[in-house]
This record gives sequence, structure tokens and C-alpha cells, in this order.
Amino acid sequence: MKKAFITGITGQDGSYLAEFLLDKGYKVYGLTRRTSTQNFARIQHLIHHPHLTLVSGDLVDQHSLTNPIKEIQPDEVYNLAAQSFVQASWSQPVLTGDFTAIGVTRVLEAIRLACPTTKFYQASSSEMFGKVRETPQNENTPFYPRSPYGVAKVYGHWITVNYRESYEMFAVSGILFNHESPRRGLEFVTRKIANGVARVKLGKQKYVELGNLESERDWGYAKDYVEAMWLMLQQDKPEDFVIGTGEAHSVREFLQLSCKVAGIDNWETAYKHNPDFDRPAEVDRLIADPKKAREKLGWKPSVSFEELVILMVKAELERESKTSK
Ligand code: NAP
Ligand code: F7E
Repeated sequence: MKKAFITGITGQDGSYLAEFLLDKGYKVYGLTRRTSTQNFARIQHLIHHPHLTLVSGDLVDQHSLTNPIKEIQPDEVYNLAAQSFVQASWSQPVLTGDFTAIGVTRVLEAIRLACPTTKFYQASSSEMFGKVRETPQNENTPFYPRSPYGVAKVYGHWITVNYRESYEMFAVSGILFNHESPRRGLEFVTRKIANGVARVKLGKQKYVELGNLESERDWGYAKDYVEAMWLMLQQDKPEDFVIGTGEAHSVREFLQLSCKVAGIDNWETAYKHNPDFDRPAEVDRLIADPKKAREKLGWKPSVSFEELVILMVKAELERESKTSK
């Protein structure tokens, strides 16, 4: 039985990846942080799975990474843990650097010392392209990050490349564009809109407060993207890949379509601008060139932009109609 170790298992991607690997017959170990109240909502349905084991640890604590990796001797390690919210990286830049950048080195050191044959996946991000140098963005596009988060991810990307080249480790970096789902954190714009619009429709709130409607993202469905992570570790050679749909849409389009799906006639009545959600430095437009992934991994997205909006808004209408507040 293959063994996988996932950091960030309680997050959006970690929960889908755990499901995916359990379905493939893996034994899955997930790193979770100690918190005063448990936040296992996304993995609650998996908790009693006979092949899932949760391990307590933190990206800032070297021993809590090295010890389980030494004991488990995993075939694959997926480093998905991070402070992943771009906006929060301006108010907590040092913490973001510690988790999202140096945390990667800690995981790589744990592997190098305790289980050097493990295959390693690093969750890199299209935010590294930031103020883009070319359009669309591929594996060779130079980075120009625009937030402390983006800067931290650039570090995580290059330290992964460096360990691959220095120690001949099977270490790869997946440069993933935005991917969403009903399990997305409420603070991210797609889930915030889907949820807000559902609440407006049900009369629970008057409007959704948002920042910049003009920025454009290449949005895909998270379930498709965890398969790409796994595929990268099944290759003969460790290589980095860009993963995205190749289509960009604006926040405004996401809002307009969400209102339509919820049955709100005039989207402008459901929205209010709040400058608190504008960013000190914006990433205006990201769009992937996923040609390499299509050709070498045989990967392509299965859910279109329209389908994504529909599935997210419907999930929120269902969720919100179950409670009165
Ligand atoms: P997410 O929902 O925010 O999940 C982040 C996970 O990291 C959570 O399980 C969180 O645990 C854990 N974590 C945070 N700090 C930690 C620490 N110090 N030690 C241990 N665990 C820690 O993020 P996601 O959307 O699933 O994204 C997964 C990864 O892909 C992240 O690295 C993100 O930066 C990257 N990424 C995401 C996207 C996207 O569009 N979703 C695109 C490109 C790259 P708690 O539950 O305890 O907070
Ligand atoms: O913002 C605009 C905002 O926070 C998208 C993370 O998973 O993807 C994600 O980062 C856009 C930005 O995602 C609001 O200014 C307008 O232009 O949903 P977001 P993100 O910053 O693209 C990358 C690939 C990652 O790696 C990250 O981990 O939407 N926007 N109004 C807003 N954004 C938010 N959050 N809230 C608003 O009210």
C-alpha cells in the first residue's frame, strides 16, 4: 500500500487530495495543527476512514515534521500547508514568510534527513507571476510577485528547485492558478460572492461588500487540480508544471453570473463597493498556458467557468436555506 503525507489536510485542497488518494488505495497521513477547537469540517467525513491517520504538527516546528516523516517513510509528501490568503499577507508578512516560505525548507529538510527517496510536491501559485511579464503564463514566464504571499511562494518554488538540483531529490513545484469549490474559505472572492448572493436571495443580507471588480483570474475547480498534483508525482522525471484552464474572467463576471444563477435580476442591487477589500498592490490579470500539463500529464480541466459558478451558487443556496441566520 502506497503511503502519502499531506500537510494542510484540513484545507480546501488537502481535503480533496485526501479523498482522491484514499480512493486510489493509499494510506494517507495528514498533518494538523493543535487548535483550541477542532476545525475538521472539510475532512469530517473521512475521520473514521481506516486508512487515514492524523498527525499533530506545525510548519514552524521542525521536529513535528521530521519525526513523522522518519516514522512513516512516505512514498509521497504533498506540502499544501500555507498562510494562503493574499490580503492577510500584508497585515501578517512575517508569519506569511515563516509558514509559506521557510516552512517549505523545513519540510524539505525533514525529507532530506529522514526519507530522501520520498517524492515531494510543493503547492506553488500563479500569484508568483503577479505583475505579469507575458501573457499567458507558462513554466518559463519570469516571476514578479505583488504581495508578501507571492514573494513567499517564489521562495518556496526556488527552494524546491534547489533541493532537486542539490540533492537529486524528486521534488516538483505545481504552479496552480486559482481553483475553487464549495469548500473554499469564505474570505476568498468566489465563495464570498456565491455565499453572499445566496444570502441576498434568501433575504438574510442586503448586499455583498467587495473590493476590485475588474481583476481577472483563471478559475478552475479544485477537485480537478488535486489530480494534477498526483500526476506530477507519477512522472519518471521531476518537473514543474503550470495548471490552469487557459481562460480568464473578471470578478464582475463572477458576480453577474452568480446573481443570474441565484435568480437576482439586477446584480448591481446585490453589491456594494467597500475599499477595505481593495489591495495595496493588485494582480490585474492572470491566465495560464497549460500546454505542458496537457501534453505530458494528459491533464485537462473537467469543469468550465459557467459550471463552476453554478455548482458554487447552488451549494450555497442549499447550505444557507438550512439555517435561519
Ligand atoms: P487553505 O484552504 O487555506 O488551506 C491551508 C492549509 O494549511 C490548512 O489546512 C491550514 O490548517 C494549513 N496550515 C496553515 N498554516 C499552517 C502551519 N503553520 N502548520 C501546519 N499547517 C498549516 O488553502 P488551499 O486553497 O487548500 O491551498 C492549498 C495550498 O495551495 C496552499 O499552499 C496555497 O497557498 C496553495 N495554492 C492555492 C491555490 C488556490 O487557488 N486554492 C492556488 C495556488 C496555490 P488550518 O486548517 O489549521 O488553518
Ligand atoms: O482574490 C479581488 C481581489 O482572494 C481574487 C489564493 O488561493 O489564488 C488565491 O489568491 C481577486 C483579487 O484570490 C474582493 O482583489 C475583489 O484580485 O479570491 P482572492 P487571490 O488573491 O487570487 C492564488 C492563486 C493563491 O495562490 C492564493 O493562495 O478578487 N477581490 N473583492 C476580492 N478578493 C477577496 N478575497 N475579497 C473581496 O471582497
